[in-house]
Amino acid sequence: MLDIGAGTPENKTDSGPAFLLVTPDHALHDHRLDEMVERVVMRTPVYDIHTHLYAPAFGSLLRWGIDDLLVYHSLVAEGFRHWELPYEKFWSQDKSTQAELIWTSLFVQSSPVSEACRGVLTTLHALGLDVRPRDLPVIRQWYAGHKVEGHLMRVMDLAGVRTICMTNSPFDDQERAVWQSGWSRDARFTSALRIDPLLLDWPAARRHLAASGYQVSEAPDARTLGEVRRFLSDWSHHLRPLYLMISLPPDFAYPGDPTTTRLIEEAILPFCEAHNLPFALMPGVKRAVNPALREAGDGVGRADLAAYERLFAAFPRNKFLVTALPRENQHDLCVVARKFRNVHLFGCWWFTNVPSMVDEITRMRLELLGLSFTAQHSDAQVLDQLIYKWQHSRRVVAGVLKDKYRDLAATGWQVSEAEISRDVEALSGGAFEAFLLRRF
Ligand code: HDL
Ligand code: ZN
Repeated sequence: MLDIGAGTPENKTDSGPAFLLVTPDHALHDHRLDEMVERVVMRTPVYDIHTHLYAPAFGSLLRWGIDDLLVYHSLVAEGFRHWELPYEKFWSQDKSTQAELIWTSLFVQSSPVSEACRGVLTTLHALGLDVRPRDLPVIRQWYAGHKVEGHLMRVMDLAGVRTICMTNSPFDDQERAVWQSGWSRDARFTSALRIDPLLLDWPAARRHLAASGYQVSEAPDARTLGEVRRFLSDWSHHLRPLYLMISLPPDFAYPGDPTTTRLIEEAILPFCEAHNLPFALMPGVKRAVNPALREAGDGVGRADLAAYERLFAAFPRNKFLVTALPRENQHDLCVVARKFRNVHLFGCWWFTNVPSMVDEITRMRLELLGLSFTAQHSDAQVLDQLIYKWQHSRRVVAGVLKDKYRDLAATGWQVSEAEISRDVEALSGGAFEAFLLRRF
């Protein structure tokens, strides 16, 4: 259909109207360009490099289905904003009762406009369910007819996800049992070694390592640091991780307290460098701001990125993946990434994974970093969330890329569909995979 282009006076003919049904060349070109970008973004499979999903071999650790979707901690937090219900009264209910309470409050009695609510509906719609009746029992019945393996294939296909990176913690009893009993690896799932307690709760981590047979003492002496490296080596042997990962509080300091600093400098980073593994850092999490909300009770606080600059500068041969939780840190983080080639930014994490923030952050990163970052990760806790987290993100990223390629077109620069595919593949996990191979 021809656009009604805003004609200009010189377009006016004696007999014709002031505004003609005319499409100037550039508008046609822009339209074709937009279509190309949309097509490429929608068809390019993504590498989801940070999730809380598990291969089916991990049993109940892999959460899926409508009730798990509804009791997702974001929806629990939003639900409590509607209730006078005592926190413990909610937690004492079984999962299906909790799900019904959330469905009633956030979907039936109030329009589900929040990103987490909208996401549930995007997912159900993509699965072919009619959400208009608002009939939770019918939705449950649909899920009852499906098994996890078939659902996994369906969800990955609908979400356009080619590979899922898990978050694997040796400190999680249920998960550790699966790794120690052994499971036949599923190529769709890769692994990241999550080590938060090592730096955030060294006394507890030390007790755990000691109970697991590592000769570690409270003070980080040479033997202890060697045993921490052995712990990392043993678990890397189990997991074959793509990277090590930790989330950090707003007040994380480097150099900081002597124990944390020595664990970083003489255990974690030497191990990572020796195995060419990035250390993924996630600044700005305030854990248990409201403990009564349990997993839903974490908050955010602006991080001091100067600590990270010092870390990146002190370890130029180490690689770092970074995604920050505070909106206020996003621009600073882009500038830090411009200064350090051993830093790779990824995703719009957690509270920033909402359309307005994904747009702002992706635009900022493209303008400051070009294509040398990973646009998104899902952080999915429930398998079905892959559908909405990737549908919503693709829509926003496509919009930003259209603007950027139009900016190029305005200079006369023409991008081909193959070049757009190359660029989108980079943003969708290709740049991450290239970063994994790099050595500095
Ligand atoms: O620490 C993390 O990796 C976070 O992503 C938490 O899992 C958080 O609870 C979350 O699910 N964010 O989306
Ligand atoms: Zn996460």
